Amino acid sequence: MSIIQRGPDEQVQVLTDEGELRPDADAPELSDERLVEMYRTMKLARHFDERAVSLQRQGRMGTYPPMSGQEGAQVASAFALAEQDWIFPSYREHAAIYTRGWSLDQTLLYWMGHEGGNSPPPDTNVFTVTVPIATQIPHATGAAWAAKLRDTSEVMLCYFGDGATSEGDFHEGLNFAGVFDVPAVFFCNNNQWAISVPRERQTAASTLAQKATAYGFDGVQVDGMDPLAVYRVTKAAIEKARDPEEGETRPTMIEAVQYRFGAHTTADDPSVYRDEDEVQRWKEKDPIPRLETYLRGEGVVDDDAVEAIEADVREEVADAIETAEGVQRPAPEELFAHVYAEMPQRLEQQLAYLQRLRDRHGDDALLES
Ligand SMILES: Cc1ncc(C[n+]2csc(CCOP(=O)(O)OP(=O)(O)O)c2C)c(N)n1
Repeated sequence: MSIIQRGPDEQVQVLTDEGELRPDADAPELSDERLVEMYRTMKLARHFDERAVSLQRQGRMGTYPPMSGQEGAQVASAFALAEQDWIFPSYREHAAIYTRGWSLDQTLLYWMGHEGGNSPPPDTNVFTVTVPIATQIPHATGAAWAAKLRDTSEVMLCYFGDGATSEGDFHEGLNFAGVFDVPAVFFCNNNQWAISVPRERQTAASTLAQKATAYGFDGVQVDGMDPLAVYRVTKAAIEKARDPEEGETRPTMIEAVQYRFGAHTTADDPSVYRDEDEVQRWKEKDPIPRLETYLRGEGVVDDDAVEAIEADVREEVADAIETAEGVQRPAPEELFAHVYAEMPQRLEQQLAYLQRLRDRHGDDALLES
């Protein structure tokens, strides 16, 4: 299947902004059951996000990067993967990693400061969550190159933001991917902002997708708040990476155009750099009501089904919070435990200083300072 591109600056869409099937679009190739699963996962992601922000505000979690508005791009792209494929997430991909088997309580543990929260569960084919911007891109290219050399049928799906496209790692990762023609899909969650830097300050290029052309492979721009379009485009890119037809290149860069409804992280205040009007405009494209409208129109869900999903999702998130909060908080010294195999002198000194502070003042004073 080849990638559907309407033109260099035109986004692929399956649903209208209101959630109707576009007259020029084919119906989704997913079963009703799978569509409901996708919808449920997106609802779960939204509820999880609201609860996680609230936990942080109550002092029950360290920090948290919200994903509301981005659930469609995350869930639908991860739904397009086959069992053996891998994802390389950034710090915001809570819903994508959940879709691949990473539990919600483990995600909470990560943001609560437990190192164990950052160990990918076995057999989930998820690379570690990456906070340094764009470093996962050359990792994904390397893993894809290894898959090609070993002749496995694995495809690597690598997520990153619009800001990451200005990093050297982005260039190096995509350049190598093109030269070695590796089975990788580079999925850019263009949520319009890199903390306070707007998309138009990131690059003078009219789309981010077009950057793929310079690396010698396909780039496609998709409405990232249309889960059915994201699914279709990602699926096509994955199939092409796995089994290209004559003359096709394996890698693809997907630019999923979307919006972050919330703050960059709970440490950020977006009201100082963007207008509420802008947020409201993008909320009209909210992927969740959009998919729900489509599913209701097709008779796949009704009021009862939606209510049952909402109750179920509330319970799953509440259980995850209880599980995560049931795990003993890590000692502050653990901050130092997993950085180097052998601790350098500089860190030894810092650790000794921390221990002196704890002995002298106790943990409560430490938290207040
Ligand atoms: C190498 C590096 N430089 C700077 C930072 C600080 N930083 C954290 S998030 C961020 C913005 C990233 O924006 P984008 O790539 O668009 O992703 P988003 O947060 O919007 O998902 C920056 C600069 C970092 N984590 N890593």
